[in-house]
Amino acid sequence: MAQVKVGGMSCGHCVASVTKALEALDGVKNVNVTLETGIAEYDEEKPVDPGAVKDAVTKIGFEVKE
Ligand SMILES: [Cu+2]
Repeated sequence: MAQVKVGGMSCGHCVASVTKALEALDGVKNVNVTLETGIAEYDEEKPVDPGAVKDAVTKIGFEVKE
């Protein structure tokens, strides 16, 4: 289980957008995003480039907090 902290989410639509963006990435499965904490958890079916995860989140208007 990998996780990233996502900033900028304010409602269920944001959670759905982030979930969808992460699930679209090659190798990412079982995405679970929690609005209250901003934590997005996911399983890696194969190694996933953290940069790709960051790009996917950034592209839809949110940020990854390191
Ligand atoms: Cu929202």
